[in-house]
Amino acid sequence: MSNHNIILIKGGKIVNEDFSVISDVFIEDGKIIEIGHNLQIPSEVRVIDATDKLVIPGGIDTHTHMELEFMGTKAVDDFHIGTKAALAGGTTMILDFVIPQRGSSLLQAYDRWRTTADPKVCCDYSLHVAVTWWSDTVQSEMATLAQKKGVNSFKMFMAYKDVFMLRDDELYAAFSMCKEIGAIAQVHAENGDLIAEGARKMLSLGITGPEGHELCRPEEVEAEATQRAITIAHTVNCPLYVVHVMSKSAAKVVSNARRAGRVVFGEPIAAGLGTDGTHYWHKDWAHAASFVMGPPLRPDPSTPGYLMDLLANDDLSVTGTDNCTFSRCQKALGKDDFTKIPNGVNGVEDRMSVIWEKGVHSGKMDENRFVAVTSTNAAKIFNIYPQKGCIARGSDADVVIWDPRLTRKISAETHHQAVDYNIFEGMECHGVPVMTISQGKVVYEDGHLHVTPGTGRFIPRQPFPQFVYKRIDQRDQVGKPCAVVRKPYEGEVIVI
Ligand code: URQ
Ligand code: ZN
Ligand code: ZN
Repeated sequence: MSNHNIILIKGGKIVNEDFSVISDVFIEDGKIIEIGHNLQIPSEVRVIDATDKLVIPGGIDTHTHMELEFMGTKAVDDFHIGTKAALAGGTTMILDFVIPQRGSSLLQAYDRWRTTADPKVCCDYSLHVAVTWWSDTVQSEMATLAQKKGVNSFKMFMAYKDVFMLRDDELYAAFSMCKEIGAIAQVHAENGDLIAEGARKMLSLGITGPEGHELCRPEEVEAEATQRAITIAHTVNCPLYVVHVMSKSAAKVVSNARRAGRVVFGEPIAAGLGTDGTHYWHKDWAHAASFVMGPPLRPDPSTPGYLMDLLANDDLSVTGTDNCTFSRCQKALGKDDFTKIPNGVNGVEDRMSVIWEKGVHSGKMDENRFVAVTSTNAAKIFNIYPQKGCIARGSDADVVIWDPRLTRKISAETHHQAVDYNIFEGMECHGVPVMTISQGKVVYEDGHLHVTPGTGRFIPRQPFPQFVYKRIDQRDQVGKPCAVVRKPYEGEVIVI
C-alpha cells in the first residue's frame, strides 16, 4: 500500500532557473528530501513516471485579489475557488493584497484578510498590504506588519483618486518607511488626477462604453507615474516593484531605469502578455467590458509580444495575474458609464500556459527563464527562496509535472474559476500541467483536483531580502552626500 506522503518522481527533467537535469526527486512529508539517481526509497513510496516531462517549481502568482470588495461589489473568485484554479493551472502559491479602506487600520485589515483566507486556501499564500492613506499610525503599523506579521511588501496606489491614491509627499514618506523596515515598495503606477480628468472628458463626449476606459488613461498616463515612482524611490534609495506593467511605454521606463542601475522590478501580468486592449472596441458590450482592468490593456496589438521580449531578457522580472474577477452581471454595473465597470480580469488558472505558449513555445525564452519569471524571481524578491521557487533538497515540495508538448484550449466552459468568462477564451496553448504537487501531496492529476480548503498555509516573509537589499545597503554606505569644507564667506552682504 503506497503512502501518499512519500513520492518518487522518476525520469523527469528537473528545470530550475539556472539549470536543467534529468534526475529523480524524492518527496516526503511536504519537503524535497533528495534529488539524484538510484535513490534509496522506502518501499511504500508512490512512484510517478515523469519520463519526457518537465519537473518544475510550482508557479508563484505575485498579484491576486481573491474576493476583493471593490467598486460596489465583490470579486467572485474567492480564496477557495481561486486557489483551486491556481493549482489546476500549475500555480502553488499566490500573493494576495490586504487593501484597507482609507483611514482604517492596516493591522485590523490584515487580521480580517487572514481570518477570511486561512480557512479557505487550498495552497500556500502570503499577503502584501496596501497603504491607502498616510499618518503616524500607518507608519507604525507598517513596522509591526514587517517585524511581526511576515509582510515585506507594501503597495501604494497612484490611481483611484479619493479612494486609494497617495500624493507624492505621501509616496515619499511611505517609500522611506519601506526602506527603514526592509520592505519592497510596490506601486500601481497611473496618474490618478489625469484619469479623473480624462474620464470626465470622455463622458462629456458621450463615450460611455469600455473604449472610454482606455481612452481616458492612455499609455503615457501609466508611463509618467511609473517614472515618477522610480524617481521618488531612487531619492530615498528604496527598492521599487511596479505591479501590472501593462504598456510598452511603462515597460520602457522600467527597462531604462534598470539599465541605469536602479533597484526596480517590473511585473507584467498574464492578461498583458496574452491579449490586448483592442477588445474594448468590440461591438458586444459584455465582451468589451470583461477586459476592463486598471491600468487598461493596450490597443496596440504589438504590446503582448513587446512585454514578453522584455520579460525574456530580464528588463521585466516576474509575472502575476492581478486576478480580480467580476462576472458579466457585475461588470454590467457600468453598462451606462465605463467608470462604474468593476475593474479586474481573470488569469490565476491560465498564467503558466499563456506564458509557456507566448514565451517559450514562441522561442522568446527558454524553459529556465520560464521558471525564473513564473516562480523563482518572485521567491527571491519576496524573500522566500529557496523554501519556494526551486527544486532543491530541503525546499517545499511544491512541484509541477509539466508537459511542453501537450496543448489545451482555454475556455470559461472548462476552467475551474468562478467567473463566467475568460479573457483568453479559445486560446490554444502549448505547455500543460499534468500533475500538481502542493506541500508534498498530489492535488491535481488527470484533470481532477484533490484539494482541501484550509490546507494552504500563510507563508511569512522576512524583511531585507538580500536579493533586493544588497545594492541598497551598499549605496547607503558609499552614496552619502557630504558638505564641502570651505572657509566662511567674509565679503560684503547686501542690506535689504
Ligand atoms: O488595481 C488593482 O490592482 C486592483 C484594484 C484590481 N483591479 C484592477 O483593475 N487592476
Ligand atoms: Zn493595481
Ligand atoms: Zn491588483
